[in-house]
Amino acid sequence: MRAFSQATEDLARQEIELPSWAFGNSGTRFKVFPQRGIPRDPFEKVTDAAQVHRLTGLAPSVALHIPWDLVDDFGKLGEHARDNGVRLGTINTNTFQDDDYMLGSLCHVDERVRAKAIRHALDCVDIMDATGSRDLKIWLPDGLNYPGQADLRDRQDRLADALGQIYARLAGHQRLVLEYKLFEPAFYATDVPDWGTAYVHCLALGERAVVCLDTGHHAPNTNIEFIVMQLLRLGRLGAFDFNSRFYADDDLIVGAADPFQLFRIMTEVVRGGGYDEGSEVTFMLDQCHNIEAKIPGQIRSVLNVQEMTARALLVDRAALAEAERAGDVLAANAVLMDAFYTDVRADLAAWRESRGLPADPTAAFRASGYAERVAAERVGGTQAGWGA
Ligand code: AOS
Ligand code: ZN
Ligand code: ZN
Repeated sequence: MRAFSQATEDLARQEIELPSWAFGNSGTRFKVFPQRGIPRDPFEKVTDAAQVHRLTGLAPSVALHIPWDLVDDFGKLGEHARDNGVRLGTINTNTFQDDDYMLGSLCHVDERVRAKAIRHALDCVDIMDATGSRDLKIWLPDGLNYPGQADLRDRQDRLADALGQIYARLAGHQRLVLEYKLFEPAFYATDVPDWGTAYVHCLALGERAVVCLDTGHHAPNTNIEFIVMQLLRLGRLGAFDFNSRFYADDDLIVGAADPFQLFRIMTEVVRGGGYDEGSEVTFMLDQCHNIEAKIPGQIRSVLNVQEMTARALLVDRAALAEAERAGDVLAANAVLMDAFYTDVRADLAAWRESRGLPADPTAAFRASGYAERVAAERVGGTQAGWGA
């Protein structure tokens, strides 16, 4: 196995993007349990996200969601981010919270609704121009609840056309990142249900169209690392939405449900060049913290990704290749398992300290008094929810 010291240089360039919506109140359709000190606007969300970066050094950018994070002056929001040591990242579209979108958005049969959804995406590109963001992330709620409800094939054609119009608006350095999801909110058929469908649309659009893999969006037991391998091989893995799930799209803390799966995913990322210097793969969290505290939840999440990245970097690739060539099944498997079972937490804590970061970011956050301070300060106004 490689020594931890051989991985530190690679670990130093790790960046994990935080979702602004993780800092707002969230819950299920049964109940949202409000917490104290929740941000009241996008500026306060960015301030909270910056705490995670300040204590871990891992999260220098914040993804925005439009219209939840709509502000009058995105230049000012970007400046606020910079003042807090972070930057604005991916812009996420939202075509799921408007009555017009009950039967779909970019795939809708009604040209008026489809044009509205396209307009929204184009407005998001205007925002990207203002924030300097590279990525437009499109996740669609489009789909059918009942067979026969709409024409599956026509919807693909409308989707291709709409994506083409949006893609044409992008500047040279910008990317369209298309996210797939097996089901929900539609329960019979989703218009972008899997990586293959996302890939087919990206291929038709052009090089700057790439796929977003949300780890919570697959059928149970799907081999996600295989998808990672394939998309990297095809040059179309654009981004991750990290989270974990026990059942469906739970949006629980990444690495909480199945740390071994996260290790296998990161192993394929490293193997496929997705973690190489200059790689354009974005590692983003897409999570909600329904019952736990938000900032500590995000700290735990980025540390989980870091720990599994470190373990993936410990894999002795030469030994693995040799065992694979020799057909030594058990030896090859042991090479991976040795890395997976290595507890890197103490090494990472020491490494953090050597870089002027707290050994224990969660304890440092608790000791900082930040949570109590914002709970006292953020009393007027409306606290942000999963949404605005
Ligand atoms: C929805 O299930 C997706 O994961 C999207 O990434 C969505 O935009 C995100 O959950 C925030 O709404
Ligand atoms: Zn997602
Ligand atoms: Zn999701």
